[in-house]
Amino acid sequence: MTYRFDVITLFGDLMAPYLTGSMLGRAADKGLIDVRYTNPRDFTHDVHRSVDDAPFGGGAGMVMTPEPLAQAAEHVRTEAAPARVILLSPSGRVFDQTVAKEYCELGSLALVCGRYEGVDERVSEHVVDEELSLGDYVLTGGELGAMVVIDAVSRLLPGVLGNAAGAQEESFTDARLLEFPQYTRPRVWRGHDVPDVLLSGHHANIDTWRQQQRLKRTKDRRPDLWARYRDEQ
Ligand code: 4G3
Repeated sequence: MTYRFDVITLFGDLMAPYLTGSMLGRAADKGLIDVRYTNPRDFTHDVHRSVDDAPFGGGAGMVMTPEPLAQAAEHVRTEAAPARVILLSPSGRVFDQTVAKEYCELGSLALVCGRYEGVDERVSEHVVDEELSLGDYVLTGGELGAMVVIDAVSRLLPGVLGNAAGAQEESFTDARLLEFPQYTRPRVWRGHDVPDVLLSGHHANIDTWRQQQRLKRTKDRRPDLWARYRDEQ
């Protein structure tokens, strides 16, 4: 019933303020989610508490050394038994709404955040279950990705959003298509009107218009999504 997230990060102090504020903080207060942090530095045993080292083969920057991350992950597996342990990495499977729904069903997740120029490859091979990418760009660390995953998964849980059924009522919200455009008051804003059909009160016409908008916008703006949608139809 409580979805548990464990984040393995050097920077839990930076993540906590965002995740305890706003919607996700309310979800935590209601017992719908529980986010815990484990610091790999707490699993170092040298005087300098080192979590990184120079890359074998040379090159710029530092690489996260595997043992503190492995011990942190072992600690989390023992304490929380997460359904899956995920490394945020630009080389991973790309996160999307389908993956968010898949994770939503798991009930728990551990998210491993690397920093520096990367993470020793043996973490990917022997410590985590999966590598996940938020998209084709490089960040200074996996923490923002972990927060994106926590947000996208949490909002699918029943009770986190306003509606008790949760955002899972995806018969209207086919994740393969872009959303239809939304409007609110005022009806005329700086001379720009709201589409008449939305004011008609004719719900069948509104549903048809919205579906047409979704198809057109996807075709026009996201040929990649459009091709996949047509393949799957
Ligand atoms: C290299 C994830 C860099 C390896 C992490 C972690 C982008 C993403 C890092 C690694 C990241 C992403 C940290 N940058 N696109 N930086 O999801 O495991």
